Amino acid sequence: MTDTRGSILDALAEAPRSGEALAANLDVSRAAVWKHVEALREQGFTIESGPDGYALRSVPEYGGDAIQFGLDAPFEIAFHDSVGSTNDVARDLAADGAEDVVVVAAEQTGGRGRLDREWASPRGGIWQSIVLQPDRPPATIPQFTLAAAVAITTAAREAGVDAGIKWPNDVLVSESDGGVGADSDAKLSGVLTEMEGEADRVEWLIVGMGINANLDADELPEGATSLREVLGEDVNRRLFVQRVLETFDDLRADPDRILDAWRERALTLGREVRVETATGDTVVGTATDVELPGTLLVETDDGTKRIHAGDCEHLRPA
Ligand code: BT5
Repeated sequence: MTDTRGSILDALAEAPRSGEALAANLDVSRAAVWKHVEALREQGFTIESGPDGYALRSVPEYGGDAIQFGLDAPFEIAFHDSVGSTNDVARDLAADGAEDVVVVAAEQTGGRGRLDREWASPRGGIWQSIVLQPDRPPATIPQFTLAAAVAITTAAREAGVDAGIKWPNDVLVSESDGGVGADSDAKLSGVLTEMEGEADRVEWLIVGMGINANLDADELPEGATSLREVLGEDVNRRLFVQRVLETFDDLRADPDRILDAWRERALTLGREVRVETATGDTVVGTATDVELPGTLLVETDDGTKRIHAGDCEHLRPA
């Protein structure tokens, strides 16, 4: 959103204002104010013109200016109706030097999971990628994935969904709360982190989040669930995204808090797990803890294994 549009919304959120007063305060012409008001109306903002001037009556459920309006975190929202993958759009922005921009799309036609798996991304979900330029070595990056899972889980819980995290980055809902089968929890959300950098410095980092918000089960792959499926009604995606971004922003600079918050929300700790590691091994045992930057500790017959990356399966308790 342009700064002027944001300033107009901020002013109207306080009280109705005349076009003249807005123009004077923002140092633009009245015609410019009118154009911005029209653009906001096109996006679904209800702005009435009355005797007191323009009055803001309602904010749309979703959209770029809608998410930006009232967002209490220093991110700029870049909203698209339809893209292949928000991670790819974010990559292009990152390569051009963008920072703290969040690419959000109403739908993705080529959404990706890890290892180039497909990610179903129909309209109604939340598909977004945060562009970051953290001044850190690459080895610390997994903590941003943990922070993303914490942020999504926090927002889901605040919305009334009893979500938890499966290492490293899946947000699940237990079967008693809308999930599927007896031994598997249903997947509500996944995180795809991608980066570019050298040994000692990250050039850019993209944290992609896919959150099944207002979707029906038949729009999703088997084993997936959505906020709508669990709650029986739609969530306000604007407020949900704002909470995710605000929590992520709050955590990102504080690795110790990320770890504590992750542990508090983890479903994996204490569970029997089978992990296919990124290096091709299979580790079976009890997951006992997570260490920075995101290493899973698994107690096995051969002692403690430290796993830096891989796919984790929760096994049924024996
Ligand atoms: C993930 O991969 O969980 C990361 C997903 C990240 C998606 C976001 S959306 C915004 C941004 N732009 C992108 O293009 N991607 C990111 P992984 O752990 O590999 O899980 C992938 C597997 O989850 C698939 O093989 C399916 O089995 C399943 N799956 C696909 N779509 C799903 C959905 N919408 N909900 C739940 N599970 C899904």
